[in-house]
Amino acid sequence: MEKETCTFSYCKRPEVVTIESDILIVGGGMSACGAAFEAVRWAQATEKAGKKIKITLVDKAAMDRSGAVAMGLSAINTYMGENDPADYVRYVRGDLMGIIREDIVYDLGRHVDDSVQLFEEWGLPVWKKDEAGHTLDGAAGGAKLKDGGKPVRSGKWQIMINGESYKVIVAEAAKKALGLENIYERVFITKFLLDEKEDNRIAGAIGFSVRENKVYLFKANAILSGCGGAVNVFRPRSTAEGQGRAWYPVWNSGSGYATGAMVGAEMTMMENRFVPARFKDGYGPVGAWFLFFKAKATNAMGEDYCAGENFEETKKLYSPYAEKLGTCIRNHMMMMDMKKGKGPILMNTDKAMAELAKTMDAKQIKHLEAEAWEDFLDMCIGQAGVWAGMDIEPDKAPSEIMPTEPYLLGSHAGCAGFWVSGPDDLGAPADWSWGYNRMSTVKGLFMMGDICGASGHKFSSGSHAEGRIAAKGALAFVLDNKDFKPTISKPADEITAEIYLPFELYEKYKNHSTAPEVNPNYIKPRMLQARLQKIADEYFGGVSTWYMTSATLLAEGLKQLAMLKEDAAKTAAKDLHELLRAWENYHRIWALEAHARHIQFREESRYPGYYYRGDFLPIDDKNWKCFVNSRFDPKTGDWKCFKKDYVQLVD
Ligand code: SFD
Ligand code: AMP
Repeated sequence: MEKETCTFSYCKRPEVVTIESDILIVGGGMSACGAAFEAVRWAQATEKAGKKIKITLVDKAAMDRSGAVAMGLSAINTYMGENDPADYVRYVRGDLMGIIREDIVYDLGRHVDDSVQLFEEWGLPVWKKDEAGHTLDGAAGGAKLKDGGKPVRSGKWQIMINGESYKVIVAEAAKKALGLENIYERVFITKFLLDEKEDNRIAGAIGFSVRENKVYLFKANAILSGCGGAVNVFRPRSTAEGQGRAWYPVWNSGSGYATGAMVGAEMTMMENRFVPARFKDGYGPVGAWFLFFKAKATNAMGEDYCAGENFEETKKLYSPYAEKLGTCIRNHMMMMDMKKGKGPILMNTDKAMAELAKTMDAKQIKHLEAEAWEDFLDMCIGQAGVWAGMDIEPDKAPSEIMPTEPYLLGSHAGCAGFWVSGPDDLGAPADWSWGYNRMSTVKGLFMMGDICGASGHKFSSGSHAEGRIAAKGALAFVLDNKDFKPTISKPADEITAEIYLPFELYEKYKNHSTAPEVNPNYIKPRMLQARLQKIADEYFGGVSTWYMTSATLLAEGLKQLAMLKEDAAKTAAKDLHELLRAWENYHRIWALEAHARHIQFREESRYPGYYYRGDFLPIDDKNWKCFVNSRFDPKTGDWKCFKKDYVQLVD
């Protein structure tokens, strides 16, 4: 079939709006809000010294409720408090099977608490311990964290909050700092633009409004990218009437990975993924139940699946990492029992509540029950819906848990992302720090949150803190490069034609068949997504193969993915909503390709319980205790994977 182009013969030409800024923040989630807050602080300081810095933010959705914290959260998972950041590095390293950028993780650990204390200042209720060590709800007060207030810890690193409005609170501070006139909501960035005069230098970004017939061209000296991870790349467990439900947020469609990869930013650990154990069908998180309510998860026989024979077998392949009982290893042993038919796996919420109630009076028990519901009403309302719909009272009956479909992310218990410059004061190898903290290998392009690689377990608070660290780096970069003028000479028509092609195709061909959904000349986003998810699931280790893949499966899957990428140029969109879906899919394809290429390169199973290479089942430290990095070359179209030495910085 001939290559299609958009000449605006069938669809309406959009208005092109050009915005020039010193710093462009892409995304409106936790890291972007942190970046906005911090960048403005430093910009105000430089303004006093006579240099005005213009900062603009663009989010595909509305900042108040966009990104992973949209629904709210019931815990902040990274708060150091009395802990040492070096110990945090040990914890993250243990959970992520030995390979992390310890400079970046330490850097985050030493800064994160300031963000949490700001959240409390801005109005987020943080649970406290009273003098006698009893738990006080966030709303009940207690001394502020910054004044020595003791948070209620669910685990060593996690603290409890009343977090339904968490994102609104954090967004409000960012919006207030930036000024509403500098914020563009409901504008989807499709790609970054490189400078035409200077090699490997960022110059801007382009995207379209998902509400109006407008395309936005943002020119910038530096870009801070915080578009989150990638959801709905793999076929989800929730299909048919459940389609659309996912654990991670639907906003995160791989844009961060795709936009950075396309301009040649080096990626790291893209083979990693996150497969969270979650309450079945509702995707409710389990951490609070494990850590705060002290619930035990067992197989259907009431046995601990992380002990006995399962543990001994696991150690044979994955020692010394198995002993850390990290997130993927726990999944691995859960699946050992599931495969033996010992499921369903149960979270024994009823037994945990009964145990806790032993030392409580009637009023305290009622409060405990309310907390159990609130855990989900705050963070994953759908789970509370499933409980209500299935007649499950968590204090009376256990609930099923199981591993979900894979997600790509680098801020939770995963570390897929970009290779960035780190701090220069922590003894890291010189080539890990090329000047500006969190800058990628593309000059002027900074990465934060989910897409900053090899440094997981930042969570909401750490992503905010990382946005602030990156913003400080970007500001220094802009001041050092103040004479830079972005050169983007491509005619606006050419760029907008590429973005609007799906409209043109739909209007041109829609009458060639009686049902516009089925047409020989184009494919609709929904169908393309089904094909993408099928390839990911069946060839790259999704739920249908128990996360198993191999060299031969990867080779076949990559072949099919290349064809899908070609077909993506034939996507048709009937309205702006479908245009958004079309571009989201395109970004997912890029994210998935990076993921598959990295899994193909790393010939071992570094993350059992997340994915397996059936042809290389054990961990092979001798050959693979290293980072796997890759780079797509925008000039030649080649994508190369290579090893990068791992260096341990913390004992
Ligand atoms: O329970 C474009 N997370 C948890 N963190 C915690 O601290 N505690 C918890 O309790 C956590 N849990 C949890 C968490 C997330 C979810 C969904 C649930 C439960 C149900 C993780 C954190 O939320 C996460 O680590 C951070 O939010 C990551 O921050 P960041 O900035 O990397 O991503 P984001 O916040 O999702 O924001 C992404 C933004 O990008 C926008 N965007 N904008 C323009 N153009 C494009 N092309 C774009 N593509 C995306 C989005 O709109 C959004 O604004 S628990 O499981 O452990
Ligand atoms: P989750 O709700 O599963 O996303 O987890 C929230 C937090 O609790 C994260 O910091 C997890 O690493 C941690 N966590 C969850 N389950 C366990 C567990 N069984 N043991 C230790 N930590 C856990």
